[in-house]
Amino acid sequence: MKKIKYSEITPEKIYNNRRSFIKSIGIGASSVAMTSLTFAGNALSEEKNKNTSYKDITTYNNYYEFGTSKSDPYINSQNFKTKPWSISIEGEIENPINISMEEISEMFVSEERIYRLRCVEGWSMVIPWMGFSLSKLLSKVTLTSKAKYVEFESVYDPDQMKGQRYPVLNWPYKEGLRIDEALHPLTTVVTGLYNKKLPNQNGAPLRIFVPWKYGFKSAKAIVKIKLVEKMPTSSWMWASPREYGFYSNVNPNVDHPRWSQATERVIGNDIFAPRVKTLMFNGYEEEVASLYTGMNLKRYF
Ligand SMILES: Nc1nc2c(c(=O)[nH]1)N[C@H]1C(S)=C(S)[C@@H](COP(=O)(O)O)O[C@H]1N2
Ligand SMILES: [Mo]
Repeated sequence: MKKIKYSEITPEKIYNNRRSFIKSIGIGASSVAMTSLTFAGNALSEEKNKNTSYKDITTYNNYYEFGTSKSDPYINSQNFKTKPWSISIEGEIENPINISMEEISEMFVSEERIYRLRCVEGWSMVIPWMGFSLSKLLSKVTLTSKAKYVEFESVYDPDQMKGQRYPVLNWPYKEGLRIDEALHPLTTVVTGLYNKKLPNQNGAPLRIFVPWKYGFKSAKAIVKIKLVEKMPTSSWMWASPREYGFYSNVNPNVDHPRWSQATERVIGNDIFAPRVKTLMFNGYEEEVASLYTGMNLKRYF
């Protein structure tokens, strides 16, 4: 059995640092508050902030259920069955529900949300997602007073996902957020990208996207959302607690124990193009910094 070592997961070498701003434009946002929120921190339009190509977004992926190399998810996920699909919402709520994809697309309007994905490995992409705020989905359930955290669970199906036949992570893939992070309007339920339905390799039929956190916080192919009282242990915390904390906010001032997080390589750029500076909270500081007032972000990494 192949067990990959975490020391094999390394970022590309750091060349240089130059950088710019973040493009976060929400089109068709349903409220004024949302519109100003998605337009905030939008000061850019340089080359490196242009949308990553559809090809790069859909062929350079991390999705260990389908293999650990970047090309594996595209190659191995094409026949993955995403129908029928439903999500259960359970735990510390008055009214557990199970909601099908059909119901989800009827109940929630997906809008375009162009957000940067910053992987903990040191690369980034700008992706025109389609989706809606997780808070809208969570408004369908009544939280109990013990609902302090949200745990996301990805699908477990080793027959279809050959990566799950190896103990690379403690399957199923799990992630979590504090309840206020989960209810923040930037926290998105993703249903598509580039105005098309979500490709399997990007987490079809439904994945989470949290723009100010490292990419691994954004679980793909989710089947369960569980409200819990205690901080959940995510798959990456379980794999290497020293390297991957619960919060995992993008923070250029807090290095990964084995590499700097100060810069990133923009996918799609020439390989000799300079790296760009990573921004605090991935460029969404204005929107989310208040969630962490008074917290020591080196300790709560
Ligand atoms: N279920 C699941 N979700 C996952 C992963 C995974 O291996 N399994 N990889 C994470 C990581 S490390 C990143 S960077 C992003 C990549 O998303 P993308 O392939 O859509 O760009 O998905 C995240 N979500
Ligand atoms: Mo990642």
